[in-house]
Amino acid sequence: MGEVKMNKRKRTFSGIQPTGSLHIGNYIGTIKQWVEMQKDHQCIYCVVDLHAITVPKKPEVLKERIREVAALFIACGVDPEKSIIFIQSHNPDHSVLSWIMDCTASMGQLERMTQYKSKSEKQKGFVSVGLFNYPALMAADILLYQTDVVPVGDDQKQHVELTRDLAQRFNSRYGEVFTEPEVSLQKVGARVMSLQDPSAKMSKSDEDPNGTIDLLDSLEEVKKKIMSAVTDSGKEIVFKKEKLAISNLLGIYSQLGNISIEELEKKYQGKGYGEFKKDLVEAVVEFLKPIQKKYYRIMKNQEGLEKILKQGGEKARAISQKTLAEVYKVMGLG
Ligand code: AQP
Repeated sequence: MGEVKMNKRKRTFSGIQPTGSLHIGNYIGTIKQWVEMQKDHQCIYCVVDLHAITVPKKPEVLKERIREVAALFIACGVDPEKSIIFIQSHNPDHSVLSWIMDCTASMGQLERMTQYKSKSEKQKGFVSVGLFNYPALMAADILLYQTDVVPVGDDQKQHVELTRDLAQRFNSRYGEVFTEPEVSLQKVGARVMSLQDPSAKMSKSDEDPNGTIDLLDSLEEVKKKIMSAVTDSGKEIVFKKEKLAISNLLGIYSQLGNISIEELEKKYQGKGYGEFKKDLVEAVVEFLKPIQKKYYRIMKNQEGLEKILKQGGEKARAISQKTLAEVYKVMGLG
């Protein structure tokens, strides 16, 4: 194994792209797990800006989004004293190992990735090689840190499974260098769905703004979006497959209000969608208020934020360099 971990805590790595405003799906599927894992894991969380350029971005917008996303990590409860928070492009080791992963993955493996298929279909005329290689870069991100657990939303599960396959292939070719990571998914909310189309994932790039609730939405916007969310036929407020829309809203309520699905079903037995939605608005607003307050405070102190990100990058690199040195050695590079 490339690096001997100094303590027995499991190591967590995960990242989010600065491709748009973070929404409650990103929080429930991913950041909520990150915050909880800080109790007993060694945590490394990353703003994956290199992933964000698989589709061209305006430079000034990208730079701003990176800071926005990092500030939101902290506002949601990721503690820079406990966790490493950094920007992917601050650590060049990601790009180096990514090339090595490109040479470890087969074309067939990458062609099977469902995210590539759906995202490339949406690109008009130009599909970058980067969009195709995205999972190889993600594998590099994870393997560089000898990660044990990767907390992500359900849509990223296939990429973590590919990462395991690549680690296995590399280890069987060159010797045991990489830890094989496990995926960690939420039991409820691993895939939060659009409020307007409960068969589609809530997504930063959704063209219908009413489908997503952003962490920085005004409280009036939250109200408007929830009250106009689509519902299912019938009146029952229960969590089941046939009731996609209500199950999605129940999942959001449960995760943001910290109340179990069973309790919610009991609470709303015999009650209508109107009352349920009104209470959901309140739960979401109460959840967002302190996050937004903290976020604006962090964004006022840009110097402090830059310091956290710079130090995070240095700590991250101190770990990844050990892995990369081992990779070079076993491969005969240099
Ligand atoms: N709807 C969701 N429900 C639960 N988890 C979700 N995640 C994303 N959408 C949901 C999880 O959030 C993390 C951040 O993902 P990302 O920024 O790397 O990109 P993504 O998965 O492609 O997320 P988006 O929001 O849909 O962005 P765009 O529109 O840019 O593609 C991941 O852990 C993801 O699983």
